[in-house]
Amino acid sequence: SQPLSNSNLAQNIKVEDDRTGMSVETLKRAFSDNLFYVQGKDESNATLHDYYQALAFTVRDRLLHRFIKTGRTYYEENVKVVSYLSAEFLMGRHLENNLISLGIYEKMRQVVNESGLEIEDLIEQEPDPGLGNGGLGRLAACFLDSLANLEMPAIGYGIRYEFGIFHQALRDGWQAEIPDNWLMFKNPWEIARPEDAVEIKLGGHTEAYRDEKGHNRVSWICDRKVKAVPYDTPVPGYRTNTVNSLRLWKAEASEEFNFEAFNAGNYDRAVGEKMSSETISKVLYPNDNTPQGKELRLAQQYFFVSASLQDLIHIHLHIHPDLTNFHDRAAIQLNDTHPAVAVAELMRLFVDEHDIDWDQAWDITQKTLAYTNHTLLPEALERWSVSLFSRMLPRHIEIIYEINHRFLEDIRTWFPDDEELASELSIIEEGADKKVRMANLACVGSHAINGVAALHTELLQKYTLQGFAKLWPEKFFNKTNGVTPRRWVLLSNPRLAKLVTEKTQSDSWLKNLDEMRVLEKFVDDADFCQEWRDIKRKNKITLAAQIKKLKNIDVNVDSIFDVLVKRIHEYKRQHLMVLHIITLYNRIKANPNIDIVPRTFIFGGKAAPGYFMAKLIIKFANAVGEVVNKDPDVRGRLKVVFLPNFNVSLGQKIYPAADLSEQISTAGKEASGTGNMKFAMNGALTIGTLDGANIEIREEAGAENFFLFGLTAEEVYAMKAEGYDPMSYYDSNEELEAVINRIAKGYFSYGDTKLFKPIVDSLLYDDPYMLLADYQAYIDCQDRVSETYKDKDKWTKMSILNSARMGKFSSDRTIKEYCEQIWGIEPVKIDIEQYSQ
Ligand code: GPQ
Repeated sequence: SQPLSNSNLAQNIKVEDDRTGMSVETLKRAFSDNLFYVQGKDESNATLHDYYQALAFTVRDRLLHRFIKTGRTYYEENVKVVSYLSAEFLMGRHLENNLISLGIYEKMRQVVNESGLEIEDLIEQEPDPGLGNGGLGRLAACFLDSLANLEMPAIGYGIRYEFGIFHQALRDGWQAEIPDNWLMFKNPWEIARPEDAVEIKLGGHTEAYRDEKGHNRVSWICDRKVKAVPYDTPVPGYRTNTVNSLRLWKAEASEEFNFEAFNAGNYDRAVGEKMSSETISKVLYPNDNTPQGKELRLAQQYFFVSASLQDLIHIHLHIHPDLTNFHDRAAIQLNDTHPAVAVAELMRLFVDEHDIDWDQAWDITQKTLAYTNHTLLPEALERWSVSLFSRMLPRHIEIIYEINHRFLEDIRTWFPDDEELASELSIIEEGADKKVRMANLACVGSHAINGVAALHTELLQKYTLQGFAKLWPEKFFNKTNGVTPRRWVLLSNPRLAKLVTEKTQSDSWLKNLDEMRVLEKFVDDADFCQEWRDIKRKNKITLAAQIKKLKNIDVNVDSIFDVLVKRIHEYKRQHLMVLHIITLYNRIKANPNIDIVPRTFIFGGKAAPGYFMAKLIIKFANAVGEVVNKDPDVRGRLKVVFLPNFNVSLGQKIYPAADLSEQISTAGKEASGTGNMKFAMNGALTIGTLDGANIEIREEAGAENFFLFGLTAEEVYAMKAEGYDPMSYYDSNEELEAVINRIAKGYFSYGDTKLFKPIVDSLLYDDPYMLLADYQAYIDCQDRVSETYKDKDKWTKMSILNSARMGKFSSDRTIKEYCEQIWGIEPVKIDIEQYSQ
């Protein structure tokens, strides 16, 4: 809908208005005003949560004029905008981030203190919005932060799941899943825009017809309509006027259809339809790196893609007479294949709804779309059964067949005798149960295809997408991932941030992380090194308190905090870390007086509820921990902690307290990793394989500041090709044999030899992720870690150099590359007249 007038409402808001003013006095007034008028409470009956809400609304008000002005500027200046389409956005808590972006954190602390409260306690009241599973969703959030920070015109588009990733509890060492009802209290950060709702069709059939111009056209007669209602969340840049939008769609019943049933006296049906419509945005599928072939998941994908593309087309047509220049004003990034149906939907909208001829529509579609791949695991590539797809999206399957037909014709012209190539590249996988290969659809429909770390992109071109890479080498790009230093250093490690700001005499390192390099010159400064160690120790004390609170375990803050936090997956090899724990335990049992460097092993991460082995690995880590933690022979030298419900806000507490970052995936399996970057920025040393971004982290930090072990990706492939025999490692390695035997004999399961048999059998008879092949190298490397830790000065120096050299892994660098090389997006200044602080 059109704005009422061009009277520049936002600019008429006075800066010292109660709702925009940044002085302590104004903030105080606004805080108590919001408590009273929004929460309907006063000091006599307000809960901590009420105060949180009042504070959140106070902050939100101060974002809004920038938010409105940002949107208006993009519209009026007719700039090209990038849309980041993602089924997941793991934003983390907003309040603290928004406070620091606006630069009013310290003032607000004062305001809150004057009410007798601590601002940290209010910040903790915010539910962590868990609209994602892991790295892929968190990457989307880091990208939005960097886009706003760099003043790039951008929108995030996704789904407003009513239930985000489940809350993980640990019961008797097993994962239990609890629904995440994050919208139970109102969400102060979102603004509903029901006036921008769009209709989404589903099911039915298609009919060919001839239009008044005599053109052959197709219309889609659906059997269901759902309404998509957008909710916008402001995404501010750090100390800029840019406030971009994250637009998430909620599914609601379409009134049209309800009324029909309602008028026919069929109240039940009307209500039933309302419920089934709302199901679409009800819950996030809790899978990471494994697709779920469920009908509702496809409906979710189509739902948010169609809503977002319709929205973009509406916006475009407000300014332009037609869609022929759409690609000059919109770049659309597909975050993995989850939104890949956009290829077919954009074609449908252009051809069926806007009467553009096929060839031109195809040209615009390809110029607009770009695709990021996030995995090399073949089983993780999405393939939808053609029969399911056709039932839900009858017009799209026709369009996909037409795209595929034209594409394969080209292939056969270019490579006349290569039917193998044609069947490899085909969007449709032939066979008894035909499939739509979403990665192929995304590749064919995009002008750019990228991997997320150098090795990953190389392997994509060599294996996973080799046919496409041969066909279109110019379409392939590497865009090594990054993380935002605002959340992952400033917010999570304020002590470190303060030190860096002091030493660099400015906070500009937060906008240009390469400036952290100046810390290199302090590595031989004893005072600085002491300060560095003090900060790490304080962070460890803070985490130790959290461990005590969550698990009632006492840990030694002078031990090595050895941390593995990420989704639980066999390829990530959490169980390899458990084998190391058992190895050390065996050494102690054999010789209780052995000289051993104390360690605290910290695990965190969720398993997909349907992933049996992942859930068993959680139980395994906990079971080993239970034995080790209470064995008097250990004398507290080893402690094992599995922190429940690892999420963004818990991550913010964990990364800054780590000494050792475990990045131990089988080489060639982890596309990039981003936790590895967060750890290193915060001064943890990495023990890792030559996988994903580890390789580049090691390059930047210097090989001498990285604990490398294990097979290379090429060695993994070669060994598999030769016929890998895990049993031979067991047979020839006494320490390994003793470890496996202890597990197999039921030592960690009260004598039950069945409980961990699936793990033992998998390792001995199959070992698809080659833990046994890497075992000895890992143990040797861990022994080097312990030796190094004894030399405090050396460790500190290595730690400083790791932090100092992580500039490359700021998502600002990543986003600049996307903007320049893939999207064609440039910064736009947002001019807030009268803006002051
Ligand atoms: N990733 Cl395919 C996910 O978090 N979920 C997924 O479904 C897929 C990938 C991760 C990937 O495993 C990491 O290596 C990457 O660092 C991350 O995406 C972001 O690119």
